[in-house]
Amino acid sequence: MPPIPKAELHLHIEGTLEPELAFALAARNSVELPYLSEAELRAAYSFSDLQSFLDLYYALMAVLRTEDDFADLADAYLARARAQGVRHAEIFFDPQAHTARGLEIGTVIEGLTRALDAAEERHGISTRLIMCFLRDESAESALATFEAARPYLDRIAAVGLDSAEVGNPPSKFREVYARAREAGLKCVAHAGEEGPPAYIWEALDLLGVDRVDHGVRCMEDDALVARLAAERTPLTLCPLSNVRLRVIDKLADHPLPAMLDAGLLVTVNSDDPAYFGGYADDNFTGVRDALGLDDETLRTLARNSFHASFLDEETRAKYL
Ligand code: ES4
Ligand code: ZN
Repeated sequence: MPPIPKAELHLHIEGTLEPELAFALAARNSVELPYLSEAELRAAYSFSDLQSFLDLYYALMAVLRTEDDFADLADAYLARARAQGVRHAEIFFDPQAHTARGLEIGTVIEGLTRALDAAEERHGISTRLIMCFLRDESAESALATFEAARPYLDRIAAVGLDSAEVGNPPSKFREVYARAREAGLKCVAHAGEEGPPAYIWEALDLLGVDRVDHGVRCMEDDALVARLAAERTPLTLCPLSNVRLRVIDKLADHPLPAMLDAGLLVTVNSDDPAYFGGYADDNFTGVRDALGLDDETLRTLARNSFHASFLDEETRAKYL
């Protein structure tokens, strides 16, 4: 059976950097990696929490230097995504992780959009770009990043918030989210991955997010679950990520079935697939097998992914 058609709504493009491409780009750009081989690098993909993953994720970005690098990275992801049934992808990128290394934000955006603009024809995938702010950087840095991106806002659908969650609550980024909304962008934020339910409340009430990324920890707060269900706020779950970053012990423990039962609009996504052991359909089959989900439930999850997307009504309707 071919993989079920789906939308990918939680995907960090830098998290699609496979060891093979990392070594190829390192050679192309004369960047030295502190690993001797792809196998040795892959062996480092064992994480104890979010921060232990982020350390490697940021270190490997050193190989990304040119517009071509970003275009090649995105094109490689899109080819893999299509093979896993993805028809629409809303893709995060972390501009501050690149400008901090001396790259121009335009290099990043021009490279990514070159691959994304060709994706419909090359891979049969429609795309959107979501610019994330690093929450462990300052509010001023986020504002400066937003202003640096202003010339490119026609290519950007939404803003997001990622990186080390605990100690960096959504409230820190009120001003930049207000500016983004004023500019007509949609808003999402990682909340309730490692952070408490209070961070999800803040993302809703202070940032006005249209979707919550992860949000698994909402299940600790009944009033919050009721609110998310009543407002049909989408949650972009990433099951394999949750296991690899030890948010849960094993896939069979994932609260996804309880979340569906609670009436939440949940979707299944891959987060950083090069690091977490699977792309979009690997996450679908993973939860199917571990949680015993039936075909009807898988169809609901796929339908939810289009429903929760930023596609226009008419295009979305083709998939629903
Ligand atoms: C991330 Cl899994 C996760 N959480 C927060 N920030 C991130 N950036 C890339 N992957
Ligand atoms: Zn994420």
